[in-house]
Amino acid sequence: MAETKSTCCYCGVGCGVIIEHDAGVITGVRGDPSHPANFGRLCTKGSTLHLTAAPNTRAARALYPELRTARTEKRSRASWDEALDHATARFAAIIREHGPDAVAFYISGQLLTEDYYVFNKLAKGLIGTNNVDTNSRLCMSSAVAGYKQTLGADAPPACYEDIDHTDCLFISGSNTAFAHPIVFRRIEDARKANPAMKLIVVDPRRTDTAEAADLHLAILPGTDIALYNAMLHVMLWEGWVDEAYIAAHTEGFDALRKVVRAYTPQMAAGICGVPAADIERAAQWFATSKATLSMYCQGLNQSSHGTHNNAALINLHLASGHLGRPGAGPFSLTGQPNAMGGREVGGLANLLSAHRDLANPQHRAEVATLWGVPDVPAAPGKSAVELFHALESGEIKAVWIACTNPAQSMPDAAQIARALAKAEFVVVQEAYATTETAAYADLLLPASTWGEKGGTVTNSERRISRVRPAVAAPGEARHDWEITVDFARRLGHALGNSRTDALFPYADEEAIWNEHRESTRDRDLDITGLSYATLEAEGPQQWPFRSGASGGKTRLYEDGLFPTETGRAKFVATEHLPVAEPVSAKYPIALTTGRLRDQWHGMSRTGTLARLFAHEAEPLLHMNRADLDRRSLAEGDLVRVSSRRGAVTVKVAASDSVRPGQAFLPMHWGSNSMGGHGINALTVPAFDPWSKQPELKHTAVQVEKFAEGREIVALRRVEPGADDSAMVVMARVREALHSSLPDASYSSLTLAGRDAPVVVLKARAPATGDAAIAALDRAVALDDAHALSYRDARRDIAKRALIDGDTLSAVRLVGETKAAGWLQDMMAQGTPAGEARKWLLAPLTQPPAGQQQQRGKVVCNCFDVAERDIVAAFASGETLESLQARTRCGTNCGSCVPELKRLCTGGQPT
Ligand SMILES: Nc1nc2c(c(=O)[nH]1)N[C@H]1C(S)=C(S)[C@@H](COP(=O)(O)OP(=O)(O)OC[C@H]3O[C@@H](n4cnc5c(=O)[nH]c(N)nc54)[C@H](O)[C@@H]3O)O[C@H]1N2
Ligand SMILES: Nc1nc2c(c(=O)[nH]1)N[C@H]1C(S)=C(S)[C@@H](COP(=O)(O)OP(=O)(O)OC[C@H]3O[C@@H](n4cnc5c(=O)[nH]c(N)nc54)[C@H](O)[C@@H]3O)O[C@H]1N2
Ligand code: SF4
Ligand SMILES: [Mo]
Repeated sequence: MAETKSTCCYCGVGCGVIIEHDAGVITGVRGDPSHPANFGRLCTKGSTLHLTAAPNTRAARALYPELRTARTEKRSRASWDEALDHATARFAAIIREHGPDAVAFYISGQLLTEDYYVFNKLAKGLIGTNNVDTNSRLCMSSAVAGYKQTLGADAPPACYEDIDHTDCLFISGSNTAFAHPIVFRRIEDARKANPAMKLIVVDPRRTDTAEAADLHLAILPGTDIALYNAMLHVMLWEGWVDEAYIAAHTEGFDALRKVVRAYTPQMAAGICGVPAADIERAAQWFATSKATLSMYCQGLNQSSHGTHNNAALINLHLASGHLGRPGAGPFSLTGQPNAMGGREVGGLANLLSAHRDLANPQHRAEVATLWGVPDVPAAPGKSAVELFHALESGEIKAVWIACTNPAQSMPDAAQIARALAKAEFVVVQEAYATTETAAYADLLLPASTWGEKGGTVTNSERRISRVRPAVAAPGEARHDWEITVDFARRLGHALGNSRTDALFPYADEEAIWNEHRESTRDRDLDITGLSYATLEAEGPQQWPFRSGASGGKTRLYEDGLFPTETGRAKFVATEHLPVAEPVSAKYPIALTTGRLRDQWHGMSRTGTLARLFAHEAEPLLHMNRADLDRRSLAEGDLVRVSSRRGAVTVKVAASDSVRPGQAFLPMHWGSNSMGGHGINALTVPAFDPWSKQPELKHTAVQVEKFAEGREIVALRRVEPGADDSAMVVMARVREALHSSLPDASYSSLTLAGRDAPVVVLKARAPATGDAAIAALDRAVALDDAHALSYRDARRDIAKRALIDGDTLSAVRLVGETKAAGWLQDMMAQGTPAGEARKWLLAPLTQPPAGQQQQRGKVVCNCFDVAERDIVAAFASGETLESLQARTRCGTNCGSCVPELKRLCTGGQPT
């Protein structure tokens, strides 16, 4: 057995991992005790990385290039040479005929810095287009613009250690407990060490993060600016601002002072829907603590005024002098593992290498000199939303998509689908063949992924860590930078560029990184003192790390000098504005979207592992009980959720976490897991004027009861080590659903169970003919002579079940599905069928006597502890400590601790 140090490929916390591997197979993963982000800890997602890399998930991977030369054809396998020559010919022809801006690249904050760098150089340096944008546009671009407008550079000034030094932690628009769990563990530790520390959480929802707060401001969605302006109003009124800091280190305060005069706590209370006294208390804690640290994420960024959401919060730090000291500062939490690295290499349509601006002629000249090209194009490229609109209009004809799944993750998913269908040529460079976007690829290029590839990433606190390969990539998959460089060389030659080989000379990722390093010389993120060798010898390092320095900088702006023309930070006079699409009589519910604890975005990786569905098993609309009652809805009923752009059908869950008039949908479910265009069928493409980040957090919707169609359930248990893995069965079921029940009005395709996963399809369809039923049966291997069958033609009910040995292995129910819950549990647990065999096809909501009751949601994924058992334990008077001693729940990764605490104090199960 061998071990390789690397970095977790999920969130921007950037935890260090140690990969255990044996004979080319990843066998385990554990937290790296020496990594300064996590000191050995991992969350539910990080600690299951090895399971998502197991050989039985390989069926989901892209293994060799696949090409189709006519839209009507299916893709077929091609060699790398055929694939890249074809791509070269298509791109060269389009560029020659329509100019460089007729092609575009849409890439990802999950690429490594080296991958990112070469994509940027390919577009801006070789082809001559700035049409290279990334999913960071959906994620961090408002944070970038917010920092630049105020502090002058895109640099988070704080670090994780500041959590230990702060007296007031102000979390806004971030569900840290779910989305940055290891940061949340550090917050729990800091509060234990300093019980006087105040935690304020601003979030319209009562998340597990909000639940932990000393003060939760459940503001109405989209009203942050009114809140922060009112907090500043209070600080001014009470004399809590730091006039000396303002005078010495900032400019523009007078204009802001004038603006906030109108934002009395009473006025803001009216806009935000929270008590004025809470606003006053928040202002007091924020301003008068010794050191205030704020942490924020998509609740601020994903807004049509995201830049000013950020700026308004940073204003508070500048006004109260909470910046540039231990425990103080505005700390934007990065979403993806390398959104920071992407920003560093200028991988956005308006940026250039090393935090340079495309709009700045001197910056363009510097980059041209660095690259040895005559110039880099001046016209800004198209940002994500604009890019896909241009693809639909035909202005952009070919798009190269890498390491992101826009058909699932972009707003207004129907528009994205139209754009991808209309494009002349779509290349998808992907690790998994199962994504929604891969379905549109004319050319699918298999990429290596976590555990297989090497390079660097930068986390939220500006810390650069090595990513290292432990095993070889499967099939013919290649590293992203290699694919890009190979294509760049071919394209350069095809376009007759004699400098092609000099532009792309790299032998390995280190050579790329060294060139990137040189581009940072004398910039704010200068890393000229760092090398792969230093990272090897001394571990992860923060930037800047200047030539000759002994280390990186822990925190920025300690001297009060800012990277602006005047050296002063700038206040921005921000005003409250309504969301792009306010609720109306026709669309009365304010919908927001966000993360689940155990899933990652479109689920290409987390969706291969059954246990990661155990916390929330299917697409659910979380809505307040009052709104359910008003619509005569019961928990678990199907609802049609519609917006101005589209609709989805999902089950509804009663939730205390949202107020009446609001609702929440997890962002993870795409057309693969729920049919239609997935949840982004609903969302708004409107974007912020500066950051161009779309308003994914605010959509006005209608919610109506939905009861059409016949109910369908199909279940298949997959034994460990079975020939066909769960991924194969899932693909088969999806295919049967799409081909035989194309008019299904609702569907949910997920996994359940743990070691023997159960593929779970739930659907509704208007008509379910014999052929469709037979197709479903084949997909779950129920076309077996030994299967039990039941048919009631008059009531249109048809059921079938198969027992293998004494284990229920497959079930299909049409027309009546009352027993689906306990049948699924029986399969997932492998409970012997025994006497229950007689009841398998009966309309029983509860399992027959002697069978286990339904288990429901699993709270602790590490030790497989169900909510039902936790609630029962607390109800019987057991303490959290004794429950933990008995079941070990929450004692490994700790991701479920906030939820355990909530349940322990009598909080509602969700
Ligand atoms: N488990 C998990 N973790 C992840 C990811 C994942 O897919 N799964 N993805 C990673 C990525 S790329 C990102 S960007 C981060 C995102 O991390 P977060 O931003 O923390 O996660 P979200 O759930 O998208 O949104 C955060 C909160 O914003 C709140 N919110 C909505 N509207 C408003 C508003 O108007 N004002 C305020 N103040 N709050 C509002 C929502 O209710 C939600 O609780 O997570 C990262 N971590
Ligand atoms: N409604 C709604 N929509 C949202 C959000 C929201 O809050 N609400 N959040 C937005 C945010 S913040 C983000 S960051 C985006 C994320 O949206 P996406 O970027 O679409 O999310 P992922 O599913 O992580 O896509 C990454 C893809 O890269 C593939 N991949 C993994 N490793 C590699 C590799 O090494 N190389 C290559 N080439 N491919 C690889 C994965 O299989 C996966 O398909 O979603 C956005 N969309
Ligand atoms: S907090 Fe979890 S998902 Fe994020 S980097 Fe750490 S282990 Fe990975
Ligand atoms: Mo993100």
